[in-house]
Amino acid sequence: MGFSTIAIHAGNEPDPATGAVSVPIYQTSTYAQDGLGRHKGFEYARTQNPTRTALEKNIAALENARFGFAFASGMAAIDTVLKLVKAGDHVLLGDNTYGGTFRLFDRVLRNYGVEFDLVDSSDLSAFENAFKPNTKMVFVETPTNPVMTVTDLAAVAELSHARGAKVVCDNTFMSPYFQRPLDLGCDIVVHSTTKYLNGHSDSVGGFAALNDEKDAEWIGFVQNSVGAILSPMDSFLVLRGTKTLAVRMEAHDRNGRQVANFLAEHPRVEKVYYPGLVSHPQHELAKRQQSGFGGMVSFETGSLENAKKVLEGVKLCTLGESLGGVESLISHPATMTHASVPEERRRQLGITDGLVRISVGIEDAEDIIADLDQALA
Ligand code: P1T
Repeated sequence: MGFSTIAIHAGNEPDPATGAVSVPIYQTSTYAQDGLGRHKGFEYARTQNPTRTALEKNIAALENARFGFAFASGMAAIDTVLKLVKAGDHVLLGDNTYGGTFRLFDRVLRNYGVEFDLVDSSDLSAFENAFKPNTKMVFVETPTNPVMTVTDLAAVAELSHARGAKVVCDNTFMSPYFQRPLDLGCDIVVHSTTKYLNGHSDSVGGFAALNDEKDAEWIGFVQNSVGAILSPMDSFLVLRGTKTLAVRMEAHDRNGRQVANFLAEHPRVEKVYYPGLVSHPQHELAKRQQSGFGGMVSFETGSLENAKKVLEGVKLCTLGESLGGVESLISHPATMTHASVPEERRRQLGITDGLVRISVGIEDAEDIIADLDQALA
């Protein structure tokens, strides 16, 4: 079956009680049991909820995974997946990830004895040399937030598996419509469903999808034990979002390419980060690994002063954190999403004070471009 058919039908069975075509929001904390140990498969809503189960089946199918788990946020999904490692284990973390992911390793997991090193996973020889005897997991984003560096997932998976490490890929920027990390050899894929999967900037959530039964058992156990579950209302919203994922991603991609081309030609823009541009150092890899380039574009304005003028000068684009919604959002990574990354590291990665990130929405491209043009002027 094609992607859109799966998006619309996987998990979306008519409601067994009423025949409702749209999966109902089962807003309940518990379920009546028929007798001691006799129930309909639902005991308590942290453990099971039919709306969440429908979404878990849906996104698992989109990622071509056997198992899927929905969480209260992208960070909750990532934290739960990281409970596959133990004190004394070592993790290789991509050197450019969402700032919150870095912060989780740096400020939280460190306290529990999880060792980690940052590595440029787009440089395969540096990546290979970074392994330690106790490396149990590799965690990468591709393309990265916000400088859009692309990692060769098949190569990273092969190198990691040969050294006994599992590979986790944060697929938030591409969504399963443009990239399916499990098909490329990764072990676990995570998402902030807050972004493209929900797509309408009205829900915070996260997801983990995988094929390994033993790891899935543990992740399900931790999901229930810790309880950072996605609510029924949010599960409904994301389930509604994924039905239009294909058409939205096509529109984000179309607009993303146009905005990137416009910025690349603009005299006030020093550099554009977008894997769809032929000038992107990993354009060929992105073309091979992804089936589109999406709507995330970052660009260098040269200084904080210039960035501020653009960020405060836009009228249609909204200044704000987050991405992946139908509306264009513009942000300043150095002080917003990546403020928890030390300044020196930010500079090395290209997250300068002049860097602006835009999540290109699905408005008419000429309106987005006209807005950026007047703000740059
Ligand atoms: O915000 P939350 O749903 O917890 O997701 C965290 C997260 C995980 N992975 C990636 C790639 C992300 O971009 C995010 C969140 N990012 C933003 C809020 C942002 O504006 O970049």
